[in-house]
Amino acid sequence: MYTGFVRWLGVFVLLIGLVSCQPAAPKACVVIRAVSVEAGFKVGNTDSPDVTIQRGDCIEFVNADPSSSHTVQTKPFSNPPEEIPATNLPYEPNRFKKVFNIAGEYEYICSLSTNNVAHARTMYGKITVR
Ligand SMILES: [Cu+2]
Repeated sequence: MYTGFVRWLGVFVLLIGLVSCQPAAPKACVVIRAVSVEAGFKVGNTDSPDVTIQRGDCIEFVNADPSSSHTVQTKPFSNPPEEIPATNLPYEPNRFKKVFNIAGEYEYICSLSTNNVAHARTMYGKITVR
């Protein structure tokens, strides 16, 4: 009788433990790296600056270029469903996350100029949200 209760209690505690160990895990963000002025932005480990995601997904912009600061924002006059706010991406701290809740196309750029070179000539891409 007593051992039965203890065994039942053990199972109960185990179940509570399992349930409480299940966080409402947010999906990992898709990472877009600012590689360099020359190479531009790259999605994850791909060679492309363009990506398609689902509504509610997030993008994490990361400066992976120790030689320069970069920024990210929506391309001016590109009429996105929602703006990506102009954000500085110094090398450290170097990341900015944004959740995209509105479907549509978001063209993004780095708006910096260094040595009279507008980064946006090479640093641009497109996020499509479905
Ligand atoms: Cu840049």
